[in-house]
Amino acid sequence: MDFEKLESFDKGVKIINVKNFELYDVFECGQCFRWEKSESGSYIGVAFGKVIEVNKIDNDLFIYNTNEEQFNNLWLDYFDLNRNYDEIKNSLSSDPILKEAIDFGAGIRLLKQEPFEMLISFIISSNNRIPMIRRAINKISEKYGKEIKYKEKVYYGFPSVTELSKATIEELESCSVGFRAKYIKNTCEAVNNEKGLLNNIKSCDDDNCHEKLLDFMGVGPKVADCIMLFSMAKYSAFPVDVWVKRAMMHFYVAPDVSLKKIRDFGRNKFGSLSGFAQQYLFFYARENDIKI
Ligand code: 8HG
Repeated sequence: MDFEKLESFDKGVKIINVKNFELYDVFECGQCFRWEKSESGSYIGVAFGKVIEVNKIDNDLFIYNTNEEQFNNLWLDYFDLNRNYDEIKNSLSSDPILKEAIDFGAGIRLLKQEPFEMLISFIISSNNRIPMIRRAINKISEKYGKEIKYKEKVYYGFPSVTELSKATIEELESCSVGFRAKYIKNTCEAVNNEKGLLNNIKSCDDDNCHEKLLDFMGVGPKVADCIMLFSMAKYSAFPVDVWVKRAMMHFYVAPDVSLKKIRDFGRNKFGSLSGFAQQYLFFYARENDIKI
């Protein structure tokens, strides 16, 4: 567990002496698209149809617009606060190269997000840039998700599969998803047609989970790895995008190796902690704009 104790107050909960949690690292490391920094320096985000605000003051984490019961049922797991990240970091730091990336992103934690939202979000991510991905997801949520008010502002939950299935390909195109509109439509149909499909995929072992995600239209190995890592707690996933490729070529492997070879190399090297290693590397490479 990465905190000492929990206290409630009128507006939310206070998590005392939190470890391995920095707002910037958690929310800007590439794993999520629906968290925005507010003027006060806190982050406001939408998840599970709710809006919460998170701030860190000294060593304490404040979560606003929630209560103790909801924290225990939802946010404790979402923020992965039951995991001891010192163990992960110590184990991965035996590799001096990785230690540099871990020290840089020391406050990263992997969020446990919703499978359907990650499936659609990472279909949108293929051949796309993060600001554009965020824009498309926001448009989809505004159009098909439920309204949520917080502090006089309106936010929108990510739509359920039932809600998103109402969208036509043309309507999806108007949400800036481009050629991915037909993939989203087809994927919504697949999820809608088989009750419990995403739960069943989540309950598979890592390799089968990866295989089954590849059946969705618009999901290749990299996108499948992101979905399973960010919403299914499959930590042997090693998504190789351009930044992870650059980091791996910079640090470990010869140039011009295929994405598949880099993925295999990473998974062999980092084993059941591959997904964590990947996140430290992705954040390090992107923030430092590393070249090969
Ligand atoms: O956290 C991420 N890891 C990896 N490997 N790739 C990611 C993450 N987040 C994210 O958006 N991507 C993809 O990287 C989406 C997009 O294709 C590209 C942007 O640099």
